[in-house]
Amino acid sequence: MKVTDAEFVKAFCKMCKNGNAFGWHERNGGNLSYRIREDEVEHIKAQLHESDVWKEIGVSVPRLAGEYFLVTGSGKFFANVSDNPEENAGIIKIDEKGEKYSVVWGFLNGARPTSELPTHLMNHEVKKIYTDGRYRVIYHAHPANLIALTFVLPLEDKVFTRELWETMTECPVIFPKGVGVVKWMVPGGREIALATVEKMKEYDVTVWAHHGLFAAGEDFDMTFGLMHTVEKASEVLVKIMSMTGKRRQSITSDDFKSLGDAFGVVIPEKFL
Ligand code: 2HA
Ligand code: ZN
Repeated sequence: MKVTDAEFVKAFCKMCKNGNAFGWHERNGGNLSYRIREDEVEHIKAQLHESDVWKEIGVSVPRLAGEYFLVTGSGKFFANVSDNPEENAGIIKIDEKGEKYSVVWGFLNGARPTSELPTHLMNHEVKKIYTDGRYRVIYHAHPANLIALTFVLPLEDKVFTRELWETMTECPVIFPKGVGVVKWMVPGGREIALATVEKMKEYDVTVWAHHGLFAAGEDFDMTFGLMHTVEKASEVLVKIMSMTGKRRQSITSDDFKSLGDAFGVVIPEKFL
C-alpha cells in the first residue's frame, strides 16, 4: 500500500487541514505526531526505506525503542501538509536505545522532523506508559484565546483548570484531570520537554505560557477535540473578561461534583 493511502496518513492530513482552518497554525506554527500501530507499519513496510543514518533525539525515550512515528516537518506549514505530506511530514523510526531516530519515509528535499520532537517523544513515552499504550497522538497548536489568557491569569494549574471548567459545562467531563501550565521557556529543546512531560504525567493538556498548547489523546479526533474544547472555553472566558471582568454567576464546586457523578469521571479534590 502507498503510504499516502493509509488511513492514519489521511487522518493526520485532515487534522492538519482542520487545525489550519481554525487559525491555530500561522506560518509554520504548531506540530503533530502519531505513534503508528504495528499492523499499520506492516501495511506500508514495503514503502519504508530503512536507513543507517541515525540522528540524536536530544532526550532519551527507551520505552519508544523500535516504534515508528508520523511527524510534521520543522519549518513546514500546516496549510501544506495535506497537499504534499511527503515533503511536509515524514515517518521516523526510533533506535533500540530510544536515543536516536532515522527517517524511513518522507521529509523530502532535506526536510527534518519538527523542532519540538523532544517534547513530542517524551510526551508519547509517558502517555504510552500511563495509558497502557492507548494514547497515540500528540498535538501542539497556537490558539489565540488560550495564548491571550496566559498574559492575564496566574500561571497556575489550579487557576487555569478552574477558570476553563467554569466557562463551559462539558469541560470537566472532557478534561477531568485538569490543565497543566508551563511558564515561559525557550521552545524547541530538552528543557521545555522535561517541564512539559512532568505536567503530562498528570494531565492531557499542557499550556505553554505566551506560546500555545500541547494536547494528548488516543486518536486524531479525540486529540483535536480536546484542543478545540480548551480553545473554545478560552474564547468564552476572553469574552466574559472583556465584557465585565468578572462573572455574575458561575458553575460551582458542587456542580463539578454532580457532573462527575453524572458522567462517571473523577474530579480531583484539589480543584474543588
Ligand atoms: O514552529 O510551534 O513551537 C513550530 C512551533 C514551535
Ligand atoms: Zn509552537
